[in-house]
Amino acid sequence: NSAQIGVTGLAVMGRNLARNFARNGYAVALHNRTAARTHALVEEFGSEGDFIATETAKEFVAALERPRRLVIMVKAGEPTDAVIQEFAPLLEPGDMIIDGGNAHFADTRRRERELREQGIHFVGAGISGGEEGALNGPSIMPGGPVESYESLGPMLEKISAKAEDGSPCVTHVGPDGAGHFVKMVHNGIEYADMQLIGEAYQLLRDVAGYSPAQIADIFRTWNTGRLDSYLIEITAEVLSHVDAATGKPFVDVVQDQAEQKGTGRWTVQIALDLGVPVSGIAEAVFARSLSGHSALREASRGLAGPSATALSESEASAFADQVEQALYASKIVSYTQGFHEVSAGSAEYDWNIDLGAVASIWRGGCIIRAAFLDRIRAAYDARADLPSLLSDDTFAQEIAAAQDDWRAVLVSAVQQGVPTPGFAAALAYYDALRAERLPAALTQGQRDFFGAHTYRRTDREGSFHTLWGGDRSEVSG
Ligand code: NBP
Repeated sequence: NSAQIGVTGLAVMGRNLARNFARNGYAVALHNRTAARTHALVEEFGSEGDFIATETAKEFVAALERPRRLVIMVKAGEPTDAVIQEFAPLLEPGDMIIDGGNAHFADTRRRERELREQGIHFVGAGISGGEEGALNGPSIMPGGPVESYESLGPMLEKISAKAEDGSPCVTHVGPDGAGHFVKMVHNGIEYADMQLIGEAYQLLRDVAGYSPAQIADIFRTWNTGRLDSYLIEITAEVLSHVDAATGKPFVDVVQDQAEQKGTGRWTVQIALDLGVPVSGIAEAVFARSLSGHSALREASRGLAGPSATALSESEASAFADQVEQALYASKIVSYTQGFHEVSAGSAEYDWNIDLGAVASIWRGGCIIRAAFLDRIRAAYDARADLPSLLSDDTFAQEIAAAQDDWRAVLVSAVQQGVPTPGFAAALAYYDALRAERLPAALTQGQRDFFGAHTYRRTDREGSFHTLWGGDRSEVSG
């Protein structure tokens, strides 16, 4: 029993995570339902470090030093429960089960509660960065009991990505499901980022008239500025790629129907439950869903509307600069909404999540990694109780500087019939927040009219009802 860590579930993620631990000097016990995967790993990569291949659950558990640290990297959902049921009876109080899969945080809360009764520490850990990240350094979002982080933390810090200042992209996010909750919102923000980038691309293509290769160059330029991020970088790669079979831009031969695995949808579902307006993330999820409705789209092709007309060369270049402003402003709004959801989840479940620390561990390793996150970290570090990212002076000033262009881009999009739900939702959110008065007053009047739901007044305490069907006098509600 000499392995410091064990990994069960050796598909792409588990296998790379196991190799990452081994390359960092840890002895790693290996296990997989189908033993062939275990042996294949040792055969191919055995020279990278100290692996202990095991075939049965008993052998696996016996190979681990105490307290045992057992990482589960299987398909999220029922397989995770099946694996827990297989291993939990073999464990002792103080041992740790770390679930690195994409679990729903409510499942993580349930599992943590059940295992706590047995004295087992259950750590739901969000892991982002895909295959490459798992091998070379992911961003890790562990929840669970804080005691477990004392011995687990240093190991995770070693295998995690490092931000530019050298700090590890891992922190104890909070109790029970906090880590998986934060991973969920990370993915929601990722959906929004991708949608906004998609809209920028579409505008540069249809309104500015640029080719995919030209747009790739524009994204490369943007990637040297404040939009510097992994997603912008890979966007340029995808846009400049040419399909070998046809010689056409790759982006023109791929079916325009986006798929999703569910974490974006969860982010929106939970936001609805918590009452948090994440309109940008919701539009991104809906945009993917709309793209997949091929019959509906086919049936709607003949509907009336303008088609975009390309700009002159000099106009196009000026327009591209405006799109950069619109993209950046919309991005600030979608992160504002995502951090609001993290803060609301933290309040609801008593997680006491440090928002600056969350921004900090997203700076490297994960899909939304970006220079921008360092500034979000700085905003929360300067003021932990910041009501919203938009209340931070720097972000507010940047939006102030961007907003004319942001509006101009949306005017062009609307006039030329280019759908920009992400940009538009972001601007509507911004304008709604800064509005002196919202039509919610009228909504309250309507609700009172048809349902006697009552309203509050601006000038007096209490709740009131107007006798709409009678003499329209006001009574206390
Ligand atoms: P998969 O999600 O494809 O899962 C395959 C693994 O689950 C195999 O090891 C398989 O064993 C095991 N498994 C299944 Br399926 N049912 C099982 C059961 N009833 N009992 C025991 N083992 C079972 O692997 P992945 O793509 O490596 O992802 C692993 C986790 O990491 C998932 O939760 C995923 O959501 C998450 N994640 C993935 C990525 C990514 O980029 N792929 C990124 C971040 C997080 P077998 O070999 O015997 O079939």
